[in-house]
Amino acid sequence: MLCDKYREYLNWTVYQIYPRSFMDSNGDGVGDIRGILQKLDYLQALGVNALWLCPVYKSPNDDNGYDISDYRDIREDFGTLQDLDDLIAALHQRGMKLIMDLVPNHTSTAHPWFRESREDRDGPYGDYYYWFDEPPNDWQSVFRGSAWEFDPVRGQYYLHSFAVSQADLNWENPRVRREMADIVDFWTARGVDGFRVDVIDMISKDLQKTRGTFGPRLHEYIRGLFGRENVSKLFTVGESGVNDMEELIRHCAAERKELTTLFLFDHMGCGRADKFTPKPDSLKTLRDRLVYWQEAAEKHDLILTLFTDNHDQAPMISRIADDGEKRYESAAALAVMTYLLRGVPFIYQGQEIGTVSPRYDSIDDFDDVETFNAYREFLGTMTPEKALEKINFGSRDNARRPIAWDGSANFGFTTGTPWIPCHSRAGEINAEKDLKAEKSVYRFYQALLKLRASHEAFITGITRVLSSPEDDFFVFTRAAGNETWVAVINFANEQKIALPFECEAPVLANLGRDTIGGVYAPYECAVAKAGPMKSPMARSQDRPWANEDASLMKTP
Ligand code: TEU
Repeated sequence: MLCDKYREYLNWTVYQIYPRSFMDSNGDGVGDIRGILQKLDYLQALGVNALWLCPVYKSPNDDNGYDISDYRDIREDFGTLQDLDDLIAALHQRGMKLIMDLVPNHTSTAHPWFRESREDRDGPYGDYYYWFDEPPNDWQSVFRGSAWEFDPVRGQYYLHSFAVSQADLNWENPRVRREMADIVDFWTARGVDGFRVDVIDMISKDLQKTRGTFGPRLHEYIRGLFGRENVSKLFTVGESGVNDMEELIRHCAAERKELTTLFLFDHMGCGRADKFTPKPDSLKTLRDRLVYWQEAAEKHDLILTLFTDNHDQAPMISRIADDGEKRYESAAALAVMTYLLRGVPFIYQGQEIGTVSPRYDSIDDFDDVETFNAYREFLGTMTPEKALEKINFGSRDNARRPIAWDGSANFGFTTGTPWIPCHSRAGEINAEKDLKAEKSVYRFYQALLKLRASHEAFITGITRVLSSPEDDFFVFTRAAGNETWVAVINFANEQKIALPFECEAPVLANLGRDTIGGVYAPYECAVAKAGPMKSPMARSQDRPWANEDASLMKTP
């Protein structure tokens, strides 16, 4: 049985904001909190009821805010603490929630803790980080190069799992754990409703192992942060490399008092061999990964996050669907196959207008520490043209271009000079244009979220998958009480898709079709209510995939 607390979170639909690139209110070229306030009507009309803000804390900005120098204050170009309080109040007034980003694994080397630590190894901050005379292992930074850096001031090496200026905190030190719990309490007292927790799998490490994740005290540390009574109402979602069911249960089962849910990244490999190397793929791969986790989570009464995009990934639409001629169809198909499953939808800014990966002719058009490190490395073995091609494919900046609001100068994002060049296709893909278009991704999202919110079947209902792995389409049902809904998404060229039961006319369809069965165009999708059922739908994991019902659906 799904516990009440988790049941409530299934009503949340989260919109992820990358504040630097969302909306600039004061013309300095950087998106800010007051810019977010200006867009609350747009967001609420879309149908989301929670926002996740990527870090807005004080930071030198080497990793766009994931290098924090003060966890209790706001970086000037984002605004002030007062602005954040205003945002919390405005959201709460609208019945919306705020999720902040918490970065517990590392601080900026500009953080006072690090400065004290490097200057006085015997002082109170001496053990806040991992310091060694010689690197105890050969770990590599996620952003490339050694994860150990020699600090001439202290005369020792410190660990940085990410950029050189992001020093890993030593969680073995109880004072570090206390500091982070105090930070959680500080924001909870200010009214935030939850946290997205950066690389939660890294906070406990075994320095003898090959990788710095899932250390022996991980669960103890997570419980120490979020298992406390005063923060028990928070929604907490951890960013984690969890890839097996047992581990997911250990993190998220309600009685564990750890996290509400996790971002699983199993499906992030879709359409690429590695971050910077494309691989031919289709929506089938995404479907199979989503289905696997959907069925597993349902079996254990856990709730999942439903997402395809975030600020670290090139848009999924450009990797495994059609970001050209069939961009609208693809965006809608991706939304139906992701957000009508059971879990908490996370929509990344720009997805709702069908934003795709941009392209640039020069490395100077990028502004990301990982991108620059990778580019330098590529130049060692390939031509600048080839290196730029890889960057254009995989750079995190693919997801970080200013939101294109309209067709005016800088696409309505800023009256100044944007901190990073605007999206190369912003003239074609912007909110104003999308909202006016006959084929509007925004309006499709709006209709989808409205449908989802209006029927219990989409919230808590059981999921049953009717298509087989070899099918070039995805058919699933969601059922609760007497109500069963069916969603059909076609991945291939034109093909006929038949259903084993009667349905009403579709209430959501990207190409306006009026029957659920029949010939589907590429990326066409539809959602309809099933007619009266002889017996209630079983959970799909109770049946093998290639079951007798599914075979009924084979294209004649
Ligand atoms: O990312 C952690 C992470 O391991 C990856 O998502 C990684 O950044 C990405 O694959 C590199 O291409 C989190 C944040 O989401 C990311 O923005 C930060 O840079 C990183 O932590 C460090 O805080």
